Amino acid sequence: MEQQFGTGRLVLVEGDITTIAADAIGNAANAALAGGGGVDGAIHRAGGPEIMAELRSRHSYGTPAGTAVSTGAGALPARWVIHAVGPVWRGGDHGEPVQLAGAYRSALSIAAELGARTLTLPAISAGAYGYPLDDAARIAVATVADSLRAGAPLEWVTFVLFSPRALAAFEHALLAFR
Ligand code: AR6
Repeated sequence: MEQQFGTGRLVLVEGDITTIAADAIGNAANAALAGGGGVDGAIHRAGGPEIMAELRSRHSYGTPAGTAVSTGAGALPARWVIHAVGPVWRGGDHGEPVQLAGAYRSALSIAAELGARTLTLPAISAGAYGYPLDDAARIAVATVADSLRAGAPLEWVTFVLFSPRALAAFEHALLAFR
């Protein structure tokens, strides 16, 4: 499923984000930028050790929830990885929605600064961090749609969802814009 917002397209696909070529690949990182499981583990495994080496040398203090940093992409089919940090779900009244939107907004604005025209993104916070999938999908889709409508200079932003259930949640969220 896909939809145009401004001059950019928001696309939804099911798959493994490490296998889809884009100028920049979004990662769901932790605030220490220390690597881990889930999509973060997959990205570091597929990209190779130079991504962690760059994080350690350029971003050794990490980056807080709601923000993002970039590195090269090593062996991944991309030029950059944008490591975005979503919130840990703590019930929803600890600033989680603002932080989740911030993670996506930061990822898009860093992609634009780098000159990326195409960006893939995972469902940030919807795995180990426990964000309820439907709420996470709504915020993800609304934030990217808003950024594209506001003129973010990206040709397409593709959410790469790791399960049929995640894809369905994002499709449902995107349908609200029709
Ligand atoms: N491609 C696309 N999506 C994936 C992939 C993949 N290869 N692998 C998993 N997902 P998570 P979080 C989905 O846990 O909730 C890590 O340890 C997954 O099914 O990766 O933001 C970090 O280091 C889920 O829908 O990220 C942090 O410590 C989504 O990606 C912490 O987990 C996000 O799940 C971050 O937790």
